[in-house]
Amino acid sequence: MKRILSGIQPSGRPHLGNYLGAMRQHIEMQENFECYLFIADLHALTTVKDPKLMHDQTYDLATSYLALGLDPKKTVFFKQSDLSEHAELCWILDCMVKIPFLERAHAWKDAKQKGNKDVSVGLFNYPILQAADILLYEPDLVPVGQDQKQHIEMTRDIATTFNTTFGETFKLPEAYIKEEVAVVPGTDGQKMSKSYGNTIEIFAPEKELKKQVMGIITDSIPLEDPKDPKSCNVFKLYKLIASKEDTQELANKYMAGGFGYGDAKKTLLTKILEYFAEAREKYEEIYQKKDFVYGVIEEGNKKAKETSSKTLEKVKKKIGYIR
Ligand code: AQP
Repeated sequence: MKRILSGIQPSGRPHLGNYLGAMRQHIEMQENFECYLFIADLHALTTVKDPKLMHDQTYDLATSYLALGLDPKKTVFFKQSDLSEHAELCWILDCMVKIPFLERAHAWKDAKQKGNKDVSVGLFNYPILQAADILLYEPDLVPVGQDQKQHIEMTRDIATTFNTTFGETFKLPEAYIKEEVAVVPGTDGQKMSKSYGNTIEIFAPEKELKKQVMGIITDSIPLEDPKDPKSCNVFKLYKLIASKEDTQELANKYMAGGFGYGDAKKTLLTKILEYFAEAREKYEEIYQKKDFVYGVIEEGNKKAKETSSKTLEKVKKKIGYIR
């Protein structure tokens, strides 16, 4: 059976971009793959500096995954900071990588371009920690959104450098990106992203969710005029969660005219609430079961450690740290 691994940061409530670009694939793939999935809280420290928020968002993310259908019997679900192997391998890989290589990373280039002087060494180092996260579990595939493609390529390069220096050690993983959901647009048309404040959060209270959906930016074509569905952010999101028939029906309404963007947003909100109805209900239920949620992570941590400690031992032997 092929193995997959992926992670997600507890840096805010999961949004439609996280779900469609990554989480949905993680849950679907647990039926046919050996799955490792982790809460990337070491990465989240680059932005989350409030301990209560770190704790609450981690719990929220674990609950969200379980509500969306993550089955702890099928997926090894663990928390990155509980496994010291990630930070240990990160240091070893730090010593394999030259600074200009890291300067090519999009996240770093973006931060520099925006004149952000507050960028931490952690953010600069992010692709190396990510390489450690992946390589420890020797996955075949890493299901992610398009924004992570470069990081997976960097992981392959880092693994190749280590293998060339110390002999064949790491398996090279492939990114698994679903084209139609590679970049889910946010309420302003840019990539949906927590840091852009343009998200639609799948477990937000209904009132908040409504505000996010009603805030989607559209053009100013009058209600009575025909509209082009393909160029509308509301329609682009609707298409990703609706059936073909419902999508066609909405497209027809756009093209016929007499159908305003406010109507389209209400149709999208109804669809989101319908699509996530079961998960939203489960979320409320699971959220109360603290022992269960922490128990799942504890169990996942143990299983993850069995795999990651073996890889780290292999690496340490190659380096000459242990015999
Ligand atoms: N808009 C998106 N479209 C498709 N996939 C997306 N992902 C994120 N946004 C989109 C995918 O979600 C997974 C988890 O992402 P993450 O939690 O590691 O954080 P991220 O990529 O950093 O998500 P954000 O919201 O964009 O956070 P910030 O603002 O902190 O950068 C990944 O597989 C990602 O590709």
